[in-house]
Formats: sequence, structure tokens, C-alpha cells
Amino acid sequence: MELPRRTRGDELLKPGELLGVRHRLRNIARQHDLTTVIAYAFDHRTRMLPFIYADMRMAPAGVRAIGSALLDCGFNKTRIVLQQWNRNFRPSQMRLDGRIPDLFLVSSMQIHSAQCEALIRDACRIDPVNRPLIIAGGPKTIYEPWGVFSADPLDPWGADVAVTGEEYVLLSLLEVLLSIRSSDESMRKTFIRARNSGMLDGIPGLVYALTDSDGVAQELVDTGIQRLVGDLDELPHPVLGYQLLEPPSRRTTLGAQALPPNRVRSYSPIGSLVLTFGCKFNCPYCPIPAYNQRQHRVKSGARIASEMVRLQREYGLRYFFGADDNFFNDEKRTLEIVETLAKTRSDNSRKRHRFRWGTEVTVHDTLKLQQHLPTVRKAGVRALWLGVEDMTATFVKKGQSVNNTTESFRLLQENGICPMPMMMHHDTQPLVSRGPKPYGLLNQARLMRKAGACSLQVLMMTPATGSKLYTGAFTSGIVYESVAGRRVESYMLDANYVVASEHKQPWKKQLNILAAYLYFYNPLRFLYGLVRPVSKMYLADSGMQLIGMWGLAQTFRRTIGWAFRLMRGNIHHKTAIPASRIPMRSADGPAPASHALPGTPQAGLVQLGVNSMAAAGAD
Ligand code: B12
Ligand code: SF4
Repeated sequence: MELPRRTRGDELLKPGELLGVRHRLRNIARQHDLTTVIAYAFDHRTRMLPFIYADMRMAPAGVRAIGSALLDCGFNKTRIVLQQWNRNFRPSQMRLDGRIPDLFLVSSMQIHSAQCEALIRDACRIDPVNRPLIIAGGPKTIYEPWGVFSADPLDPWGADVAVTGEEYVLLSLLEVLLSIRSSDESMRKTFIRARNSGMLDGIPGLVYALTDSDGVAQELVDTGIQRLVGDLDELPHPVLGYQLLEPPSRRTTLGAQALPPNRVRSYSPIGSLVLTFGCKFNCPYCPIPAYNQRQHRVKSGARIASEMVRLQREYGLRYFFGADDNFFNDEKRTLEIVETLAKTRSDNSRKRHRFRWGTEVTVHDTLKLQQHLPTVRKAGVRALWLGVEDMTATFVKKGQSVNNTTESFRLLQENGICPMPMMMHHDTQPLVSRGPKPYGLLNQARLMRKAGACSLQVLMMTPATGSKLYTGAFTSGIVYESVAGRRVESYMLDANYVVASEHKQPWKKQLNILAAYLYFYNPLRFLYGLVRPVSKMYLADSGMQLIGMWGLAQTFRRTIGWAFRLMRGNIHHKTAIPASRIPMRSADGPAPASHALPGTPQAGLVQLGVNSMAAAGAD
């Protein structure tokens, strides 16, 4: 089930609204000496292909964006802790500026939910009087905000509020809280006052719990779908967030200082940057178009150039990854960006900049933009990830075909850009096929390699939260609950594990993924690549082979046991959609909450009791 769409014409913030809240907060920030810790939840069990290197060496843009927004508004006592680098970090022991922070923010993807919960639980160990206001956000809460609140009355823990949106939602929340906060009041206490008086209900993009006096969540109130910032130039500059990174360590506590600028590059040599958001396609397994309210949001070329130049100057960053859903989505906007970057200089010399970057595009749009690929290359693009899924479009159709795919790869290679295909393996796809059409997974891997693919991503078709196919996959009973006695856990939902299938021998699917990777990444290909690289960029090919072999070893180690379990059988299927067990309602009244999935208990009956508790000051 997709996120509901806001009323047409009301999907975006008005121009200048994000700038406005930033400006207003800057004026009041100095009256509130706030300290904030932002943690990125990361489950190390997810370390394998296809993103084995990028997962650790690219500080995530989401937490950096939130950090940048806080710093930009004047909250300079902010620190970003990445569990990738600080796996022992314990929120209950954190101190910043010598004190327990006022705000503890957690960001998580769905696959890192277990760590997200552990972080929140640990923060809840801080005694209620000193406890920071706990705010959860990121791709997990965007689709499943209830997941950060305990549904077990005997085991209460939970965030105070889940943000189902972006910077603007958080800043609006802070603006409301700071407008009523007295100087010596804790942010959590202020939050409870604001919540109980209904002051948060006018900020779309929040889900908060109404709790009883023991802190047990009785119902979740959903303020609806956020309005999105349309002009991404209004976002705070990403250069700010890099100042806030906690240095990697094995400690449970925080260091005295953030990572110095001259060491950022050694830990995070790739800078992920927001360039555009949204995609015009409508693939039923993808949540992205609905999340973006079918809007395409972009930064200007000038702004992107300024971001890259400053990041290079201040941190020495030269490699970037665009957090785009489909960078080539809109020809005019794409050209504006690449033409500007192609002319950009990093310094006063006459030489063009030396940034190198990559991002995601589609086969369809690559062909459409073929005559502009030389400019794309001049802009610094050296690798493009393409969602090929299945070249024969047997299962997934979005304008790709065998000829289109090979042609787009050829064009990219001709222009010195590495094509990086992303494939989706599905129940009806064999490992190898005979005949004129290359249905088989290996047939396609072979064709793509021949056409110049520098890397390969093979993921199993798995229901994604927020996609059209999501709920149907559960009601039709294809999603596994457990296999041979082992439960499917959230870290296994990364599409590397076969956790949803109608295949009679699903272990074959698991082994097929390994076989495709082994076919693509192996010592022979590495050696061959040294002599006759597939790419014009000589070392790119052998470098990718080395990373691929390392990633394959991890993928094998982590998923082979699952393949054996699948062989043993005893597969139990889920019958219900994973919905909130805590009743939910919309802030407008007992109407269904925007983020509630079918099967969520409807709040309303308990509403009166809880509201009166809330009014009496319970938290
Ligand atoms: C770049 C990217 C990657 C990169 C880097 C990820 C990273 N850690 O930086 C790489 C290539 C490594 C990657 C890997 C994967 N990715 Co990825 N990735 C993306 C992509 C395209 C951009 C992410 C990004 O930087 N966005 C820009 C930032 C600014 O946005 P953001 O992170 O959403 O943060 C904003 C809000 O969420 C919010 N927010 C975030 N945190 C917080 C915290 C608080 C407290 C608050 C208030 C707000 C808040 O405010 C932020 C600013 O606007 C997104 C899709 C997208 N367009 O967002 C998918 C996405 C994040 N990836 C996804 C997935 C599934 C994966 C993989 C599992 C794929 C796979 N099978 O291997 C792996 C996981 C690897 C791992 N072990 O973690 C999913 C996550 C789905 C979910 N519900 O959790 C996404 C959303 C794509 C999708 N399907 O919609 N990915
Ligand atoms: S083309 Fe890619 S980003 Fe666009 S809807 Fe399809 S899967 Fe999602």
C-alpha cells in the first residue's frame, strides 16, 4: 500500500516556507542552549553485496541533512553518531558539552530496525526527569512509524515522536516547542505540554503516542502526510553536517570533539548528495513515486556545483554519489545541472573541476539523453546505476528490453561512463535458459557484462514498504514468517534473502543469486580485467572485481545458511499485514491515520480516556 496522496496542488510547501522556518528558528536558537545527538542505526549483519563498501565509507545523507538543518538554525552543540563507525555507542551514557543531551534523534532504514529499537530502549534507561526528547525518523518511520513505539504494556519503551517527513517537519516541531518552552524546562516536558494541548496536530508529518501514567502507549496520533519542499535549493548546505560527525571509536560514550575536517575524507571518501528526488515511472514494487507525491524535486546546477566545490575545499571530497531516484527523469532539469557542472572550476585555475560522481538513472531515459552523454561525462559522471531488473521485461516493465539495455550500456561505455546494472530475480526467472530470448539470470548477466557492465546487483523481488504490491504480498500468503524454525528478522528484508516466494524450491532462488554474483565477480575475470578491462577506465573494472569478490564472500557467509534452511522446508507464511498493534487515529479525529496499514486497530474508543489523562498531565 502506497502512502496516501495529499490533495492535488497541496503536495508541496509554498516557495520560501523552508527558508522561513530556518530564519525564524535562527532568531530564537540563542535563547535555548540545546544539545542534540543524532544517531544512525546500523545493523552490521547487513554488510554484504551489493553495497559492501559504500555502506561504511559514505556518511549517510539523511543524518547529515538533519545535522545541517540544526546547525544552520544555530544549534551548534550537535553531534552525529554513525553505528557503522561506533557500534558500541550507548545513548544512556552519552554526554555532550558535559551533560545529557536535550534531544536524542535516531534515523533508521527498515533493515536496521533492531538497532534502532535497541538505541531507543537504551535512551529510555535515562531517568524520566533527565531523559532527552526522543525523536525517530528516516525511511523506517516514513512507512512504519509505529515501529518505534512499544506495543507491550509489560515492556514499555519508545520514542516520544516519530517524524514521517523531512527537515521541514523537524524544524516546525522545534519551532512550536521552543515557542512555549521556559528556559529551565526539559525539551521532553515541553513536548508533553505541546502534545497534550494539541499544538502538534497542525504539523503534518508526525506520529506521537498518547501514553498512560506508566508510559505505556495507548494510541498513536498521526498528523498526516508531510508537505514536501519543492525547490531543493532551500535546503541547508550539506557542508554543515560534515562538521558534526563523531570520530569512529569502540567507546560507548562520545568523544570530546567531532571528527576534524582533515580526517573526514579518510573515513567517508564518498559524499552522498541530494540532487533530485522523484521518478516519473510507476513501478508497482517501488515506494518512491508515492513518497514524493508524484512530484519531481530538484536542486539547481549552480547550487550543486557550489556544494561540490565547498565539500572539496573544506574536506577534500572528490567522489560523490547522487541520492537520486532517477537523475535523468526530466531532460531539461538534467541538462541544466550537467551543463553547469561541465563548466564548473574548483579553483581559480582554468582547468575544469576534478569531481567524479555517479547516481541512479533508467535505461529509458539514458537512451533519450544519448546525445548529451558527452556533457554528462564532462560534468564528472563516471558511473550510472541502472534499474534493469529483468532485461526481457517478463516481470517488470519500464521501457527496458534486451536491445535497449545493451544499446544504453554501449553508449555509456563509449562516453567513458560505467554502466552499473541492478537486477531483480523473481520466481519465474530460471538460472539459465535456452532459446533466442535470454530469460535466464546468467544469460542476462553475461549479456550485460559483454555490453560493458562494470558491476552487478542481483536482488530477490521482496515486498517493499510503501509500494503498491506490499499489502497484497502478505494477504496472498507469499511472505515467510519463519523457515525451518528461524524467524525472518528485519535485517533480512534487504532482498538478499529469499523471504517471499511461491517457488516450490525457494533454495534454488537463494543459490541463483550467489551463482550470478560468482559468475560476475571471480578471480578469472579480475585477471582478465587487468589485461582487457571492460571499461575505458582501466582500474575501475579490476577495482570493482576486487570489491565484488570481497562482497561475495560476505554474501555467501551470511546467506548460505538460509539456503540450507530453505532446503529443509518447514516454511511458515505470514497471514497478516505487519501493521501497528497500537490503535492509531488521525489528529483530525477518529478518521483512519494516514500511515496506518489495513489491520491497524482504530483508535477512538480509548480516545476520551487517554485525552483526559493527557490533559491531567500524564505522559
Ligand atoms: C543513497 C542510497 C543508498 C546508499 C547509501 C545509503 C546511506 N546509508 O547513505 C547505498 C547504496 C549504500 C544504499 C544501500 C541500501 N539501500 Co538505499 N537508498 C539510497 C537512496 C537512493 C538515497 C538515500 C539518501 O541519501 N537520501 C537523501 C536523504 C537526505 O534522505 P533520507 O535518508 O530519507 O533522510 C531524510 C528523511 O528521511 C528524514 N530523516 C532521515 N533520518 C531522520 C532522522 C530524524 C530524527 C528525523 C526527524 C528525520 C530524518 O530527513 C532527511 C532529510 O530530508 C534512497 C532513496 C531515496 N531517494 O531516499 C535509498 C533507500 C534509503 N535505500 C533503501 C534500501 C532498501 C537499501 C538497501 C537495503 C538495498 C539493498 N538491498 O542492498 C541497502 C542497505 C545497505 C545497508 N547495509 O544499509 C530503501 C530503504 C527502504 C526502507 N523503508 O527502509 C530506500 C528508501 C530506497 C527505497 N526503496 O525507497 N542506499
Ligand atoms: S524506475 Fe526506479 S525509481 Fe522509478 S518507479 Fe521504477 S523502480 Fe522506482
